[in-house]
Amino acid sequence: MNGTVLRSEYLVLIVDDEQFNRMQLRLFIEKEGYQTAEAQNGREALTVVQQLHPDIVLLDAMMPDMDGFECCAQLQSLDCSKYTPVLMITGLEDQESVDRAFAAGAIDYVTKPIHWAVLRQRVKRLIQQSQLQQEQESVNQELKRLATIDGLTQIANRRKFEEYFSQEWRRMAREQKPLSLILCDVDCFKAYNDTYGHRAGDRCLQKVAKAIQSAARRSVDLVARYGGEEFAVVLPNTNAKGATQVAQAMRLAVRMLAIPHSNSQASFYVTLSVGVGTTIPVPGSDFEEMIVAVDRALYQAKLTGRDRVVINHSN
Ligand code: GH3
Ligand code: MG
Repeated sequence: MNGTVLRSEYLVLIVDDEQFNRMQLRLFIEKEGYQTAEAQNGREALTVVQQLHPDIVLLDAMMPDMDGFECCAQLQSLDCSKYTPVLMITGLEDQESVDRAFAAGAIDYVTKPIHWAVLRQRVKRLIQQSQLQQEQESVNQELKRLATIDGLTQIANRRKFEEYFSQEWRRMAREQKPLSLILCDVDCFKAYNDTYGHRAGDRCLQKVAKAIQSAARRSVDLVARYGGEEFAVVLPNTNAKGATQVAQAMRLAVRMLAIPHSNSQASFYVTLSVGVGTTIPVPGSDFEEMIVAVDRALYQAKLTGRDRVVINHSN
């Protein structure tokens, strides 16, 4: 916690049905350098939390309309206040109330009459903790994102592809809807590297990835780098006709980049060979077979001259 500097603009929401209590709290909290907002009961507090996103909520336990326990429980279910610490202020010192406060999701409590020095430390500490927790969470999310992204092309990597394909395989099996898979491979890419150099090869792959990505238009479509110069595309809820259109659009998008390739056997430009397949997955079946089948179609595209789309009809 050392080194965490408290911003001066932290917002403290004070919730109490007694105007005098609110005023007393507000004067103290503002003197400590925080900004404040107020609510008179639990219901109002929920609204203010969603509008202003306070950094901490000081919540009176006993209030008419919606009491602190109920309000606290509801705050936990709001996405926007997941990390907002709730400090219960309660005149009730009995065991049951303390238990209820924690059960409802309060992170700590202080009792009335308020011990101001204690309140000051708790507010400071709870804000620091929640800031750290949020930072940690965003670091975790970034790490998770990085683990699924291909460094060179910035699209999904093979790991993400396998995770997503397996998930959509099961979903389409449940819903008995068609799932399509496209495998694309850059033609004569070894010759491209040999002719223009590995760095130019890398830049070429980046452009090709972008072009393929631009042809996958639905939010549920996933384009991934499957291997060196091979890309895999998952198209949930897409029939064979749709998938073939997408596959052709990908092939064309790469061709339209018009990246010169003087040593290609297929064209004067960088081109793609594409295999495509569609199936309604059988519940409980394995997706490996489909990858093999579509890979076979891709191989056919290579054999029959490259720069083309071949459809697998085995399904
Ligand atoms: P085909 O048309 O039959 O697919 O021939 P190809 O030359 O594309 O296929 P091959 O598998 O023989 O060669 C693939 C080449 O792709 C070899 C490899 O060095 C290159 N490659 C794979 N990953 C990368 C990469 O990240 N950057 C660069 N620059 N080249 C890569
Ligand atoms: Mg290739």
